[in-house]
Formats: sequence, structure tokens, C-alpha cells
Amino acid sequence: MSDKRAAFDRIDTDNDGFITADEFKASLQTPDGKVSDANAAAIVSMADDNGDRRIDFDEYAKFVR
Ligand SMILES: [Ca+2]
Ligand SMILES: [Ca+2]
Repeated sequence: MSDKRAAFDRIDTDNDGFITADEFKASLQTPDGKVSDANAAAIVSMADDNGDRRIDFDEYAKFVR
């Protein structure tokens, strides 16, 4: 399993093969503050190539390359 795959699976907490804005947001929580819904959605839409507002593994792999 690649590092990317492992990272993807860590973010995809319900293991449905897609990262949603909610899952992404949860993965980004920092001790000193929360990532806003708008920020999480904005990042997801940057990585989202096919417009379904979820990140599949191909989109993720491209985004983090
Ligand atoms: Ca998911
Ligand atoms: Ca997508």
C-alpha cells in the first residue's frame, strides 16, 4: 500500500472511497482552532475534478502530487 493510499484511507473515515468536505475538515483539525466549513469545502472543490464535491483516490493522488 502506498503512502498516499494510507493517507487517503486515514481521511476517508467511513471507507466509502470518497473524501467529503466533512471528512476533510475533521482531518485538518488543529489544537488551536477549527477549519471552517467554507475552507474545507473550498479545498475539496480545488481537488475535485469531476464536480461531485467529493475527492476520489485519483483526484487525491493528483492533488497531493
Ligand atoms: Ca468517505
Ligand atoms: Ca470528485
